[in-house]
Amino acid sequence: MEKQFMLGNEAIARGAFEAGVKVVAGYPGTPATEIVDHCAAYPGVYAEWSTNEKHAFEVAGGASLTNQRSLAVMKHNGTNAAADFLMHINFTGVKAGMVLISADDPGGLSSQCEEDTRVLIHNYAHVPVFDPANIQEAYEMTKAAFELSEQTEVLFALRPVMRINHAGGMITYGDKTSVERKAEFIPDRSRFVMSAVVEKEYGGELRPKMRHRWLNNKQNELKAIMETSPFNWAEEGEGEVGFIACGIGYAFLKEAEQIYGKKLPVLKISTLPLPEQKVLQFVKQYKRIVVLEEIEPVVERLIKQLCFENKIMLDVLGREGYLPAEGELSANLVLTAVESAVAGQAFPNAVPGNYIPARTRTQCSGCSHRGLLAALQAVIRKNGGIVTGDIGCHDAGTFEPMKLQATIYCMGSSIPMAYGIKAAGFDKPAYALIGDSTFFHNGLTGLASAIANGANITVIVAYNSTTAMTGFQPHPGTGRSLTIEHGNPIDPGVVAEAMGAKVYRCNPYQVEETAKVLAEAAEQEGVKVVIAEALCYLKFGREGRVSYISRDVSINTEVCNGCSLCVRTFGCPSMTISEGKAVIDKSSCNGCGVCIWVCKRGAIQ
Ligand SMILES: Cc1ncc(C[n+]2csc(CCOP(=O)(O)OP(=O)(O)O)c2C)c(N)n1
Ligand code: SF4
Ligand code: SF4
Ligand code: SF4
Repeated sequence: MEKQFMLGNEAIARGAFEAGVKVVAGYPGTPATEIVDHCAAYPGVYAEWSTNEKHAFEVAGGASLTNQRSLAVMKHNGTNAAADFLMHINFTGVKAGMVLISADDPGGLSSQCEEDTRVLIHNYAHVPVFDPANIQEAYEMTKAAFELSEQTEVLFALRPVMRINHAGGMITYGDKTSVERKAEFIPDRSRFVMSAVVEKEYGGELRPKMRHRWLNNKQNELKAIMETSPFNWAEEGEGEVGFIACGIGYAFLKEAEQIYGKKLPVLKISTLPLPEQKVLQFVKQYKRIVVLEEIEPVVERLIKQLCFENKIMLDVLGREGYLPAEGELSANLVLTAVESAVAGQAFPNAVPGNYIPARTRTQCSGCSHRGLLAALQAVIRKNGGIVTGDIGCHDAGTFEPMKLQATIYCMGSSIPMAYGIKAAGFDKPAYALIGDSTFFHNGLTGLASAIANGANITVIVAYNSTTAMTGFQPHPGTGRSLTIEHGNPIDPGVVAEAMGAKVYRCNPYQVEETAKVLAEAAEQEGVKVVIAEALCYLKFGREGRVSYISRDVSINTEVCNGCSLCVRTFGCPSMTISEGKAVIDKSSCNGCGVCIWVCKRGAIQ
């Protein structure tokens, strides 16, 4: 056993390595991203960034059926994108141990939406879930999940939350325990061919029903495992209220307990299915229990159902009608829950949550997206139109000062939403603005749909040669994978052209030309794709590669009249107004020159 300071994602990767993971596939997304990077650094592990989470899940599935342990890594939105495969591999089961990491972001600190993927993974797909309370447990659960998955032939999931993935601490870890095994695929069509065929051996039942029954029957085996799981335990304490703390809820309860000053009776549960006997034994001692979990009342409802079935009368207080139904838990919130429940009072309406400083979303100084957004803004101001947005660094264009994109939903939705708006009769041009990684993630099929349905839209692909927002991961348009430089980028423009779109190209640092191209494209009928190609400044600038000719940009104070248009409409962080004149902060300005175009008085030179 050794000790080392690790981040949560590093600890999860360590657990996977020790368990003998062979194939790791993921798609970047906070808070899960670094797990894949850390796995890639271990010897003998194949790790990749797939084009989207469904494909990552499928790659891992293929490896498991070939008798090699595998890991699929994604954030909660990704689990939604992968739900189709989830609802098949749950029924087939797996061969070698296979684990899905689905990282949730309670509070939506770094996501478009807040959700609890335990609902999808466990309530819906009936897959067992481990919910770690700290990073040591995340490491241990990852190892255990591989063993149990292989033992039961069921996919296992680990659902860490942001405060686990990104937390750091001392981890006690060990050596790689699993042995090398032969890669072999032994066909078993009654499992691995999911199809509506008749199963003679099962009395002529259709296979989907037979596999559903297999999964349902597995639940008893899984429940028995969770009954003796080292991740669930009861603690004695004072008082007449019992606390059931799940995952990170347990960590918050321990903090709250210290402030409260008394040892509370606690049942820690970090698994789904529930250890039902343990729960019954615990709840029978109390007239009131409080369930602490992130985010939905998953455990709470299961406990209510269990109590009902066992004719146990008690108050079960949790996210359903007691604690806030939305947002992150915190030590403060949990302390309030403890105090109110013990006093027999309702949970107070206003509890100070975690303080989150107000942030303005913007791009880096010198980002190519700003030139693109400025050009698009100018075209729309002149000719009218609507912009449907997508996720990525460019989505900052939807906020002050540009307020350009009218919609942001999930990855790839910009294109179908744009032509849906047109299909509804919108009579001005519709633009779909999408990043290059997102284009390959889920944009391609939307584009095919637009072309196949004779849409009239302009798709703008912000081709900055990286997945910038999540930390510069490669994608099919970059010519490299997670581990190798293969020099074979798929050019989104070539793909779009082959699909039948009319393709235009521009460099977004050349704002005037970009605006012309956008206006011209919008005038044409059909599906037009504008490839706005310029390297991400933050990633490639460090390597000395930029897509503009750098210049020393300054304000001619004789000409500047302080109208502040450059700051109010453009928003480069290097520009401010001081003493009635525009000012450029030379220490952060990188001389991209885009702002020169913004000042119509010619004061920026
Ligand atoms: C389904 C899903 N997976 C992952 C993410 C995390 N995420 C947000 S934006 C983004 C991609 C950004 O890359 P790109 O489209 O190239 O735009 P850029 O940031 O480079 O401008 C990702 C992976 C997400 N929001 N949803
Ligand atoms: S990381 Fe790159 S794409 Fe993102 S805002 Fe900065 S320069 Fe722009
Ligand atoms: S630089 Fe131009 S746009 Fe900016 S405040 Fe001066 S005159 Fe106005
Ligand atoms: S040149 Fe202008 S737009 Fe570019 S970084 Fe400097 S201030 Fe910002």
